[in-house]
Amino acid sequence: MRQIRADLFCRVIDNLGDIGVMWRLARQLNVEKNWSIRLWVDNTSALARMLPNLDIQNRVQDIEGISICHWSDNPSDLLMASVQPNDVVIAGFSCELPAAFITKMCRPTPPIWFQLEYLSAEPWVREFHGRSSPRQDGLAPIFFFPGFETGTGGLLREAGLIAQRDAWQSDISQQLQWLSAMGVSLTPEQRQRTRLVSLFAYENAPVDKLLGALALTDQPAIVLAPGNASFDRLPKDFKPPEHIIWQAIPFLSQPEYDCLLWSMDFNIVRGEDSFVRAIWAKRPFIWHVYPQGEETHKIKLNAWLARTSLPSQVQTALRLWVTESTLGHTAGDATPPLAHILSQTLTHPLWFDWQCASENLSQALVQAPDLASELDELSCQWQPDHRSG
Ligand code: TRH
Repeated sequence: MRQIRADLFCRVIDNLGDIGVMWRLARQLNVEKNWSIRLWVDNTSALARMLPNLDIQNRVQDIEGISICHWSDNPSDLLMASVQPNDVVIAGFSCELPAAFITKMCRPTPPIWFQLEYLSAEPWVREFHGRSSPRQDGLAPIFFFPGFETGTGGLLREAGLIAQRDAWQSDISQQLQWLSAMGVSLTPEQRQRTRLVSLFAYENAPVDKLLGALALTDQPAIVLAPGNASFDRLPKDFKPPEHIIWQAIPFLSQPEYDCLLWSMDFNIVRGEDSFVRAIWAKRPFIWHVYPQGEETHKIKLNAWLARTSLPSQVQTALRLWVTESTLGHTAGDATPPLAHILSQTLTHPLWFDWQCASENLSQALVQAPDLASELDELSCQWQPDHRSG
């Protein structure tokens, strides 16, 4: 079996999601599909947060089987000039490829060019997934849309992930040991009584409302905020009752971040990648969707909610979270305040319904093909000799 060689391009717009997705994809294609990968990143510092052994001074380096290349915008960059495009080219989040690289792609057998798009649960995604768009230079990029249903590109999910999660979630002592290394020491009895919450959200998150809701439930809670300077300490002026503990923890590796999500009762996630990981964690979560112009993020949130069986009060709480993050106040006088609604959803029987719906959501999606397998499959369809040659 011949190996597929690929160039993956990642332009870091902001934060960590762009490179988070591309690094995860690169690793999975390499480990599970035996692809040989060159990952071009314009901002290696973002990747260095996830890979502390990455040397950002170094233009090319091999880490965990991936050749990581610093992508310079300089049109006469010698590194870019010295390479030939591989068999498959993936433009992460449909970033614009370097003009000189595109010119080299115009060869008798051009590479397969995927435009990997943003994730959305909107129904039109299925119609556009897999379509190609012929260009004047003869190249025809294929639009690859991640998604939640058959006929889309699916979601990133490593082959052993669900088995790993199940093993982790059924082993309380392993979780307690790991949490203790994070500075959270709990006996099994304390763990039973305590609600563990992870918080990875944008700076404008209505954290005071979250804490207010937790306080209203009377259950002891520990909120763990990984690697975010804005959440190093509690919001100003908030004096939590004794049963709510706030704890900042370091930024974790991607696999450890999974362990965090799997160990919690309730997760707050954001962007695209942590959102998908929260689905796989099978626990209730709030999605602090990445804010976009023209309220696009609300359309995305609603499209996803429409695919879930989350109780309507939970859906209201999730919408309110996003509205309050954007506007900084409640949606309107007629709407009960977020802290109040959220505290109801965190209390039996709604909490139980939320837990069941989260399990079902995860379970239903596990049946669908994963994104890396779909990409591999499509690549092999277009160039079948890669499988047999
Ligand atoms: O960081 P994000 O907000 O990223 C983005 C970008 O802003 C991007 O421009 C936008 O298009 C996209 O969201 C939708 O959130 P996200 O996507 O959840 O990425 C976070 C990554 O960081 C993810 O790969 C998980 C990882 N991570 C860790 O590895 N360790 C940690 O401790 C934490 C908290 C996250």
